[in-house]
Order: sequence, then structure tokens, then C-alpha cells
Amino acid sequence: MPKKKITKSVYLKWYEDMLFWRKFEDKAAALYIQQKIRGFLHLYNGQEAVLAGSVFAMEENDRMITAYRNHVQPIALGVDPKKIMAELCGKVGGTSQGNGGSMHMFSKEHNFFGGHGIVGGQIPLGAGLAFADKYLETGAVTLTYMGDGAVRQGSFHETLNLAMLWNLPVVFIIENNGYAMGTSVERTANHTDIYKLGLGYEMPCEPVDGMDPVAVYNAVQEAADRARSGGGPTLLEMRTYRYKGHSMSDAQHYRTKDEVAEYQKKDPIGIVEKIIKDKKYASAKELEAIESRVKDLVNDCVKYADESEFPTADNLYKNVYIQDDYPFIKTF
Ligand SMILES: Cc1ncc(C[n+]2csc(CCOP(=O)(O)OP(=O)(O)O)c2C)c(N)n1
Ligand SMILES: [Mg+2]
Repeated sequence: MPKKKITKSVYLKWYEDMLFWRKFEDKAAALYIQQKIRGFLHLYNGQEAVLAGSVFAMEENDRMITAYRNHVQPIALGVDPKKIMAELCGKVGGTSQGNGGSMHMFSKEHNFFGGHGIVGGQIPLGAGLAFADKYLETGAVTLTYMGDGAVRQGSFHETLNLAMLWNLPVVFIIENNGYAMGTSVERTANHTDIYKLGLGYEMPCEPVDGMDPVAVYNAVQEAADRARSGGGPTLLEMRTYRYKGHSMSDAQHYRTKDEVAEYQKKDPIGIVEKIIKDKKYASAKELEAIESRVKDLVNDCVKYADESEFPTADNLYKNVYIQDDYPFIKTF
């Protein structure tokens, strides 16, 4: 596929999308404090350029799979954000009728294959999707995302080995946000250039500025192109940062406020906004209109989630693998 032009409309879409994802996550945090969302809640704030740039590189049938920091990815692929908010609130109007919650978004129709809570668990699954596409000759590529912590799992290394052996159409995208919960990259290995892990498997690999959607697009486009034309897997290390805590209960003693502020200077939304202003792609009034559209859509999501019902108790055993004659099964 030839490289797409990054036009005015692309910048404006990136700006509106990233702003929406940011505000959506901020609202989710507020709903968590109100106890409308419970359990874990891992927010994507700061990492938006990775998603914006890589989605722009995807073709229609390409697939995506990631870990638990997964609320906005399905939205980027076209899932109705109202259903994501309802899923976060555990309501029947959610993408999995409230059964999945924060860590388990899923939409087969939109080629979004989760949403996985086991660190590194999605990596072999991503290669499995790519195996199916190679076998069925669909021409699709699978983008498989993971954190810097996940690359220390055995599943990562086993998958890289087989993906190369079988020359699978997969792009491994590491979102290196500096930390695995409270453990910095420096404390998990003797080397910090994570992309170099690809060298051991002779897999093409490179580091990418994960705060810049243009750099992300260029790297993912090249990698996806290589995979599509039979060139096999690529490993990309997106250097990014998460602004919020790991989940909602995180005192963040492992980093300083100055460190967070330093990264916020390179904020992806700020970068795109500056380009839009410098190139006069939108007036102040047009930018205000985007902000108010974003605000309205976030409010619509909350209204939809609020108005949706909780699942009833008889839902508990639906979609659960269980033996029919299991002695303790309780029917409602
Ligand atoms: C197999 C496994 N071990 C430990 C955990 C607990 N855990 C949840 S998230 C996490 C950190 C992962 O960090 P990283 O891969 O960098 O992703 P990030 O949260 O930064 O997006 C850990 C250790 C888990 N969910 N699964
Ligand atoms: Mg991390």
C-alpha cells in the first residue's frame, strides 16, 4: 500500500479523536470515584498518539488485539463509545452486556479481539490471528499491542520465535510507557532498548517516538506493508508515557511530578493542536466547536450508561463454560 498523505483533515481527525479519548477516560475516572465503575480501571491518557497513528495505517480487514488498557481502541475502530461506557459501568447496554467490564472490551465485527487481563496473554493470540489470516489468505495484518512489562513474559519470546519461523503477517507494537505498575523499565532488565529484543529472532525492529502520531503512522505503515507483502513480522517499540496511575489506586511513589510534567510538554494532543494552529488548518472558533462536540459526546455516553439496566441474576451462567451436571450450579 502506498503511504497515505497526512492532510489537514487527517490532523483534524487526529485532534478530535485524541481529545475525545482523553476526555472519555477522564470521565471514566470521575465515574469510578462516584463508584459507578468498579474493579480495575486502566486509563490511556498520554499514549493516544500510538493509537491514532497506527489506526491510520490499518486497512479495512486488519485486526487489533491488546491488553487491559483498552477502552478507547475499540472506539477508534468504530465501536459506539456509548456501549463502551455502559460496559465500564457493568450495564446490559455494554459491548459484552456488562459481563466483561473495563479489561475485556471486544468487538469481532470491528476486528477488535480484546481486551486481555493476563500480562502477555494476548501476544500468542495475536500471532494466532495472523496465522489464520495467512492460512486463509485474507491479506489482513494483525496489530498486536503490549506493554513494556509484557516483554519479560515467556509468551512474548515464544511468540516471536514462531511468528518468524512461520513468517506471520503480524506487527508487534510495544507501548513502552516506562513502567509496569510501579516498576520502571530500568528495574526489569539489564538493557533498556526494548526493540533490540527483536534482533535475537532476526525480526526487523526499531524504536519509534510514540508521542508523535506521524512517526507512529510511518513505522506501522511500513511494518504492515512488509507483513502484507509476505515479509513477515516487525517489532516496534513505541516510546510513550502514561499520565495517570497504573490503575485507579496508585499512589505513584515510583515517579516524581516533574517527570510527568516533562512528558506532558510533548503531549500528542498538544503537538497536533500546534500543527493545526501553525498551518491555520482551523480557526479558534472551529477548535472550540470540536471541543464542544467532544464534550457533548462524552455526556451522551454517560447518559446512555446511566439509563441502561444492570444485568439480571439469571445472566450469571450465560456464556460461561460449565458442566451441565455440576453439582453446585444454582439456577435462578
Ligand atoms: C501474568 C500476570 N502477571 C501479573 C499481573 C499483574 N499486572 C497487571 S498489569 C501489570 C503490569 C504490566 O505492565 P506493562 O506491560 O508495562 O503495561 P502497562 O500497564 O504499562 O500498560 C502487572 C504486573 C497480571 N495481570 N498478569
Ligand atoms: Mg508499561
